[in-house]
Amino acid sequence: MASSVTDRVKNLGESVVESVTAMTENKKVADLQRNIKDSHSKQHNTTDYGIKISDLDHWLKPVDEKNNTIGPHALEDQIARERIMRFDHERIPERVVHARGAAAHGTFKLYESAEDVTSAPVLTDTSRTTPVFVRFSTVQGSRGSADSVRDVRGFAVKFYTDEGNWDIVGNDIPVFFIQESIKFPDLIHAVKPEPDNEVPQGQTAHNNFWDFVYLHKEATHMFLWAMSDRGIPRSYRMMQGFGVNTFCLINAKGERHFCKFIWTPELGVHSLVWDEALKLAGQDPDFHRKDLYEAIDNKAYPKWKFGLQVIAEKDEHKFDFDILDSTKVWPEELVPIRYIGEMELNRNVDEYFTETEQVAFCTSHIVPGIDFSNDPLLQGRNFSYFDTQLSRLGINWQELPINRPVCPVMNFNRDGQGRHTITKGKINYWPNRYEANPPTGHGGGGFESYPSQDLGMKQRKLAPKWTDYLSQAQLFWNSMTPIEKVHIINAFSFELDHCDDPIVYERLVSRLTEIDLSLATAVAEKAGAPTPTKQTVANPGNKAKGLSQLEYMPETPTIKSRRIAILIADGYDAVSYDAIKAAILGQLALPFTISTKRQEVKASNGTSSTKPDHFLNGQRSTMFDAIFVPGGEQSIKTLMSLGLARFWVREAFAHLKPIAASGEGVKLVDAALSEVEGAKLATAGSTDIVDWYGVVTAQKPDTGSAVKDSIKLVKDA
Ligand code: HDE
Repeated sequence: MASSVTDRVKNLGESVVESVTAMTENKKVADLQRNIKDSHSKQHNTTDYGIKISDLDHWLKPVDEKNNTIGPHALEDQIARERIMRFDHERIPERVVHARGAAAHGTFKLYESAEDVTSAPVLTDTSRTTPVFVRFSTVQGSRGSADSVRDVRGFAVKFYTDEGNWDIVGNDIPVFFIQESIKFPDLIHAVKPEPDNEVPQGQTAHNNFWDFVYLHKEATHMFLWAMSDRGIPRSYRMMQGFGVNTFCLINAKGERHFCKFIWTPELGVHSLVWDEALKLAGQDPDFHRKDLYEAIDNKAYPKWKFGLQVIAEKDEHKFDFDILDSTKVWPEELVPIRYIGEMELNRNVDEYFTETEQVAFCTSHIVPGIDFSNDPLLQGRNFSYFDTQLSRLGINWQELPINRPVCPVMNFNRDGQGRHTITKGKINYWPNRYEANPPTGHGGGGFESYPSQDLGMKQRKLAPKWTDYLSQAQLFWNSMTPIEKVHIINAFSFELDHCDDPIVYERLVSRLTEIDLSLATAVAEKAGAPTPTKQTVANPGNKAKGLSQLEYMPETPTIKSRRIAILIADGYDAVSYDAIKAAILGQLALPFTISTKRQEVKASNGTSSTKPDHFLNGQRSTMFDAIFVPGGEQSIKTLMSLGLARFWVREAFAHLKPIAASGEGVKLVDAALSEVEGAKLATAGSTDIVDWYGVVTAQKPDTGSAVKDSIKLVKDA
């Protein structure tokens, strides 16, 4: 799919040339070349111990060709045995959470030095290009689950800096369900498929999850986010990323600031609608994985701005909430985001397993100039990530090509399963008589922990400020636009409808009365809980900036990398078809021709023809961002006679997608939408461009203006 479009995307402008140059300078990409083999080479097949193999199809065995009989397998066949044994052990344990993911290589560039707050060169040296590897994921489902489910998305970034690897292991939602890491096993047991029947896959829509989050009031803020449109992103490329935890930055003067990390996408934040998400889970379970690969393959490289929120050490206790509490955002009105850099993903992986599956992130991997705070969630995570890699990848996981740093590594960690490095010499300890491999000493550029005074009684509890669980949940709800609120109500209704234990959905509705009575009432009706009558905790109506995703539209409207379907059949109008295709490619978007068949389709002029990318039942409207229907009497007559073609248009309309048509194409749109209540199009015979609920039609055969307007609509959508 992707490559057919690649062949046709030309003239991509200077930004692409720049990116290609950046790629060849990418130290990590260069480093990986040491391990790359080309499976397309003509080299003979060998065993792992290097002998060439003469036959790959038969196990050694007695064969009597005269009597047409064969005997049992010879155990002697070391080649067959090696192949089967290697295959038997191909799988490794999947990640205990975030098992399903997709990843890509890229670069990070700083455009403003943050030297006032940190001494880390990756955040101060604007002349550097730092290689990155980014893995996006869902949390709940297994490795083979669907991409479009309602879930939190992982957003893990590994920076290969000259001072060592730095990982920001974040999510697309800025807060978390729990305050203390000790609760993580319970949270994950509750959200994962239930233990008796392993149901459901990839969703929070079940009794155990809603039971647990009700019993953990601190989860309220995060589950509102998860029920919002952020839980069903249109693309990994259209999500924000948040480090969630509070880190520290240490500057050259040794001063400390508290800090949160934020990624904001150039393409804006966009989501699917729930009906699309549900359908895509069946129609194209790899939708997000393919979307990322396709965009990069077509050189529509996704980009994110990188931002910091910073609080000086002296201001740590100035806020109503504890700034180490990961169930809270730092409202932008109080702590503005300072954008200082940009990340671009510009290279797909060569092999999924060795890169995307074997990459291992650790929150504990930070570089000098960055430090941990006492955020209790972070403290626990710092133990968990390294530990989990041991069962997935073994003790030498940091030697795997995707994980090894691009700067020199030298230490006295030795041996263990799967060790690759061969370290010469007599010395494997410090101090040693040769003074080999010494530490830098303090002030010598090595990692220094910030000297902080941490006092208090040793006890199993948090401080009193940590017990406000609802203010920011209310703040989030209050900050949503009306349409986002409707989506949240629908999401809760769906989820609780999947809970069959009344105590679960009834109690959850009672929790919602602590947020907003109208929300609770609307959900109660659909979920089957008694209608609540009063707001149980006062909601002062506060709002904050940056919570509604509608605030994150692209700075310059763009349809770059959007997938646009062009519906045609035999007898299509070649002028209008060629015009829209050229216009789409001109905007670096991806045109896909959809027809009644995948064989050659002929145009009405008798000379032109085209080979469609897909036939109507091979792909569905859910997989595209917009639809264009060119004219051509015969083409439209055929499409109008097909229920599926009319359904394509109607379904796209229901999913609020821009639809444009020219010439006779208008008739198909008209016919498809005539059955839709409330849909009313241009009056018959009108020759004007009509812009109505995202539908543009032009009845003039000259499609120039329709094309222009439809592109504009896709940008605005
Ligand atoms: Fe994770 N988390 N997590 N998590 N997490 C893992 O590490 C854990 C948390 C996140 O693409 C595991 O390598 C604990 C918050 C991402 O490889 C594991 C706690 C955030 C990924 C683990 C948290 C995340 C993971 C499983 C509570 C957002 C995928 C596999 C204290 C900031 C990384 C692995 C990838 C993966 C533990 C909470 C994000 C078990 C104990 C908060 C994006 O170590």
